[in-house]
Amino acid sequence: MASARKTACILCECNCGLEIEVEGRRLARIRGDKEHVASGGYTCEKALRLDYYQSYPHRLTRPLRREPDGSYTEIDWDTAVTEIAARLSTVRDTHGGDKIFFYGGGGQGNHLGGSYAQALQAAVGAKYYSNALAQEKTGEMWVDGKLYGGHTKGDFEHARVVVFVGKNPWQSHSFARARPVLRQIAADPDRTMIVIDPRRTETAELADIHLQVAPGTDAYCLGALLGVLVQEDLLDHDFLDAHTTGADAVLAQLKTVDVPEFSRRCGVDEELIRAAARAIGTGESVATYEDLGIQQAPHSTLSSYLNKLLWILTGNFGKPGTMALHSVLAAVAGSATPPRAARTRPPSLLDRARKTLGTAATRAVPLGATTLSATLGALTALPAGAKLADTAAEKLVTAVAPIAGGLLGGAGGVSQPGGARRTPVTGARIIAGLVPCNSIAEEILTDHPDRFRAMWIDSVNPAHSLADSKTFRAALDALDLVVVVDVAFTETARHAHYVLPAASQFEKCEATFFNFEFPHNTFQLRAPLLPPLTGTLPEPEIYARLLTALDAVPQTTLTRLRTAARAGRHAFALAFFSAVAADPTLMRLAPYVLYETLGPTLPEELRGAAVLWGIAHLCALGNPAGVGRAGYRGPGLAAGEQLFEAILHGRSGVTFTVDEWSDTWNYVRRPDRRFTLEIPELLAAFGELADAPDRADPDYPFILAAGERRSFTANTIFRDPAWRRRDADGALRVNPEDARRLGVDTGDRVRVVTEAGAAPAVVEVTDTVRPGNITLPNGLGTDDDGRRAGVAPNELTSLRHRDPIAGTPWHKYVPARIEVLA
Ligand SMILES: Nc1nc2c(c(=O)[nH]1)N[C@H]1C(S)=C(S)[C@@H](COP(=O)(O)OP(=O)(O)OC[C@H]3O[C@@H](n4cnc5c(=O)[nH]c(N)nc54)[C@H](O)[C@@H]3O)O[C@H]1N2
Ligand SMILES: Nc1nc2c(c(=O)[nH]1)N[C@H]1C(S)=C(S)[C@@H](COP(=O)(O)OP(=O)(O)OC[C@H]3O[C@@H](n4cnc5c(=O)[nH]c(N)nc54)[C@H](O)[C@@H]3O)O[C@H]1N2
Ligand code: SF4
Ligand SMILES: [Mo]
Repeated sequence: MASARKTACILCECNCGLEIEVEGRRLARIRGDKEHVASGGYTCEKALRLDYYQSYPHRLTRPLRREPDGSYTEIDWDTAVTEIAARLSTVRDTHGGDKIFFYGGGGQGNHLGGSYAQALQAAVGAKYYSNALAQEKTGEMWVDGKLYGGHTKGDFEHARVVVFVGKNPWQSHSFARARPVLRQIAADPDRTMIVIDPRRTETAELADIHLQVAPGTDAYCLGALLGVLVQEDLLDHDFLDAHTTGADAVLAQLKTVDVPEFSRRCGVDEELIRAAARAIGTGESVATYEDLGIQQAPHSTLSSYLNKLLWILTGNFGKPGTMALHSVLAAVAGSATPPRAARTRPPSLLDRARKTLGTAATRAVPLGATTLSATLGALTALPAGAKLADTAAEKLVTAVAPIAGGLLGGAGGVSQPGGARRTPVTGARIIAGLVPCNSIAEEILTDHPDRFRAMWIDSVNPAHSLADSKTFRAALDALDLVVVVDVAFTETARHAHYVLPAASQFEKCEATFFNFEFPHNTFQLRAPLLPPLTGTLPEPEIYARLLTALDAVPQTTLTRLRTAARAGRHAFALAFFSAVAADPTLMRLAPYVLYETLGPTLPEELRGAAVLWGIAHLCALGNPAGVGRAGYRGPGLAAGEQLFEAILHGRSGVTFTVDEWSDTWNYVRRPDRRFTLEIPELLAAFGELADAPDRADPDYPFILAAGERRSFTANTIFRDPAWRRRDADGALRVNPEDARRLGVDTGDRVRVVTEAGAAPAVVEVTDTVRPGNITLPNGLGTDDDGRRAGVAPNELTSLRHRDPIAGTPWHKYVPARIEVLA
């Protein structure tokens, strides 16, 4: 493959490395990249179909403007940019910038653009933001914030016992080389796989113990497991004494769990639960993965807490085969941990610079060559290892984090982490800077003066992916301004005032910040495989044009920084940090500033990577030990520069941190590095489980899991249904007992009815689902130029069913009935 170029798959968070041979504009031959730092050549079957994304015949190629009669007119980019800038300014000046709501910022493969969108948020004064994480992960994030402040990942490759809770990694992956790893565990008699899932999934088929819970009853199942651990004393007391606070209250409550009754409530044999608990309690190492099966079902936040107690109470943290907190290159969401109370603040680089150079020097650095090299010398001689924690750096992190408010602050500069901050109309908890997805429509469909008036939507399809599509469409239609940035004319785009056509993920440089590995953490900057389709633009350029039209940064500042950039990277660094010290508001605009000033000095096809310069420096300054072990060392800014260069040129990705297992304790965001086990709000909720009534609803006797991951689902990234080699209609899975009772068979058409809507579906009879449980895949039912295959799951979901703490929807637990069609 002489002409093969390296890139990555964009279909799930693993982003497996690929080598692709391009013919014309087609992705002709696709195979795994053996040199890739994370995937080492692995791919699943889906990556081989990526040309259905790249060569989709209905790509957008011109900006569109909706006319008063509802039709769309193609307009040129200058007109689009001018009009949108004017209309954003009008909303800001009339109602306030905080009424402009931002949603999205990247899907499974494209987070770089999202970092530039943050600069636009800053320029218009937006304060509210969200993305898909706020309909799955915010409950878990809230728990993580309370327990230790950080994100955990399991070492499944080495764990003796693995536990998958509402997670089907055979199909959904989420860790590197998932299938070979699962096969190895299954083949090894000394290793145990436990799966908690109502369906006998492909993963459950490989499991040693399958706890086939009734849907929505995981809190009972996990409670029973914990009850056994405590009552049979299978705990790691040394770990609890040395590393946690508040264990007593938790253990006291778990001691009282009625294990037989909880087993009955979740529909699992008590002895099987005891066997699973003993495997977890006595296993040499245990790693767990929780996902949508609990995160989008009743008691979701509580279940996340109980899942984490499984490995904490048994001391499965900080050694090979267990759980770890890890480094990040940049955060995919704001932190759920209070940043200040939790951290001491060593003198920052800027503090040191100020001291060494004198305040005047950092305020306005003279750009004369000799002064520059002198000040630079002083700056680079600063001792390495200062933890960058001053205001300017925090704001830089905020600005560059691709999705939410960044590592340390909330989006929009309103920094109230951990759910203390609330939405303006309904007062819903904002966790990790993200407005709960189920609240968005409610924050719009009201006459409350603080309602959102405009929405900016990038790289997402919320009219399809958020609960209750009908209500969400009404919300979009109630707004003064909706702008959608996408490659296709999506369900959401059909409700926009302007639609901006983006270059595809193989037509620009791109990256994701799904960098969750430990002890080696990796990042890949992908170079484009081909130039942008005529008429489209990469997101960094789209945002830059808008920010220029909005006069976001004085041209004199940009000119000065461009001059510095031409003088070299170190001159630029000094000029940039000095400019920021003089005007801290520049920090949130940093991605734009870097694109406009450093960008032109980068290889043209990598200009969009300019923001990574700031990110690389922050990563190196914030974590000098880990980054140093990865090979990026030196005084002052040297390590960050090396890391940035490695990222720019490392086509198969780079390892940006190398940790020892004991280093994982450094990522615990507590002054004493201890876990805080007692979460009173959740212990109270746990206490109420015993008395909660069993569900019975004659109108809706089935529980529908709306949105299962299958071999040929990939959110809504593909719009051409032909990409699916099997299961074209996305069958409704029904247990044989139920099918017999209803008189239906595989291939029959039925109507699925819920309180929110109804949809026709094609039946697949299978004993992999429990009686009373039915399932539909995610991502189907999108419009392909007038054709539609399968059920759009959120025509069936409602806003009402959601987690009381995080507001996350219960997509996996939709009461439903089946009507047989004649
Ligand atoms: N093929 C494919 N892979 C993907 C994606 C895709 O679209 N297609 N999407 C990616 C994304 S965005 C995500 S978030 C991940 C999600 O990855 P997963 O969470 O693994 O995906 P799901 O299949 O939605 O749900 C997981 C399991 O939850 C089970 N479940 C349903 N109800 C319950 C319940 O009440 N309790 C329990 N314990 N389990 C229940 C389902 O049977 C299913 O096996 O996948 C990623 N990977
Ligand atoms: N009922 C139900 N609903 C669900 C789920 C479920 O299981 N059940 N799963 C939920 C989960 S976990 C998730 S993560 C969400 C996913 O749903 P969304 O967050 O809406 O994301 P995607 O479906 O991946 O949409 C990606 C969009 O990006 C566009 N796109 C592709 N490439 C580019 C590009 O380079 N630039 C731009 N600007 N756009 C691009 C695609 O055309 C598509 O419109 O769905 C959620 N919704
Ligand atoms: S879909 Fe996920 S697991 Fe499959 S090749 Fe793509 S990134 Fe890898
Ligand atoms: Mo997701």
